[in-house]
Amino acid sequence: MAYHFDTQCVHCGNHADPVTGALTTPIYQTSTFAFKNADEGARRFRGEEEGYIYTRLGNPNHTAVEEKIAALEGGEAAAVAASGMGAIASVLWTALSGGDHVVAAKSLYGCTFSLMSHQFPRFGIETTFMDLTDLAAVKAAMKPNTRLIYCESPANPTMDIADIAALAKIAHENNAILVVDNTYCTPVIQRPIALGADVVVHSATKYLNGHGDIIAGVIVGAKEFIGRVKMEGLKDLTGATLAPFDAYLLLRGMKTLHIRVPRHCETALRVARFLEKRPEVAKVWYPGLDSFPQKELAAKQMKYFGAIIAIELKGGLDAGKAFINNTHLWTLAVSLGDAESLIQHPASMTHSALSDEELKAAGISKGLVRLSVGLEAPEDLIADLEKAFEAVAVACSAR
Ligand code: LCS
Repeated sequence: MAYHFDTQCVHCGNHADPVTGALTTPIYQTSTFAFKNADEGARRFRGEEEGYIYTRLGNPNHTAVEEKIAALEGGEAAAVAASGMGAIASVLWTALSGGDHVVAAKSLYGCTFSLMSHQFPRFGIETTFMDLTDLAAVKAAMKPNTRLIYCESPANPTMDIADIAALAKIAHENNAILVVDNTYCTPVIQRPIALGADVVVHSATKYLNGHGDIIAGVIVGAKEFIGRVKMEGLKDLTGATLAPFDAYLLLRGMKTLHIRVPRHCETALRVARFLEKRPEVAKVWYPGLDSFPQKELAAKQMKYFGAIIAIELKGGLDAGKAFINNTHLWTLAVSLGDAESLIQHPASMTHSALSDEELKAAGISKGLVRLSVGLEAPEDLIADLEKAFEAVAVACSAR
């Protein structure tokens, strides 16, 4: 029987320890695994027998996370990686070769953009960055050597929504695959594979773990592709192996995903509505607001509207800086998806690898401020923002 999503969050991947009966998966803090004899070792290396060999090739703590995230995302199989970038790089290096072409969203997490824009050309891979909301333009951009379409939805940090079902269709009509970074949503909100995507990646550093104490990544997809990612991308090309202890923490965090994410989203909607009413704010990008240009599409493919908000103050960059310098409960820090609310400035922080022209092309203005809404009381978060607005008024009138 297939259990409900909430039950899967708690139970999938968790197996009582066969030796002691320990309910919580123990930490298998080992680099290697002993073989009973030479033939057993050889069979495992040939892939003829199940069993562990060496932690870069797999570990019981990895398996536990992989079973859980594959179930939650509705994919056949999954792999874990040492970071979100480790997951993304392992997927891309497995799927692509020199001479290939990629169609990617114009707005992406800074290091993902950097990998494609600054590194790929060294290896003969070409990327077209574009507005994926223009589906006719996406169709026109597909070439015979286009291997994949890549997007985040909502995108970091502009909040652009990609129509996952429509992009999957275009990819498949052109013998390409669709890779979706589902970090902002988690499968509680959005399940890209059910919408037609081939591969889902996450920075598990964020909501999946949820407690801000590890760096990790996951990949979900068809069994055959995940097998290749493990044997090529993770084993040979990146070596981005997740530490067993970090896999243990990730499994622990994911057990409460279904409780945490809706609460993050509920508070985010309250914060977004508060921000929209403030006279100091020029614009708020949050998919749950009626003013959000792609609200209809967001509502079609997302169960909740996420907990990341982008804003621009009327005073531009100076006002934005004064604002983030004057929050107290909101920590000035990059990352997102933690229990603690975080605030940061993409142009000078997460997206600082982008040149001024690249920032402009991606739609990231210098005044954009990003908020990651945590799990504190909404009243306290709003009161802290109110105080920061007062400080902005003082700072700007003093100038
Ligand atoms: N994908 C998205 C959408 C991200 O936001 C990040 C990191 C990554 C992938 C990479 O994951 P990592 O290797 O860091 O686990 N995003 C960050 C951010 O917005 N602030 O700090 C890191």
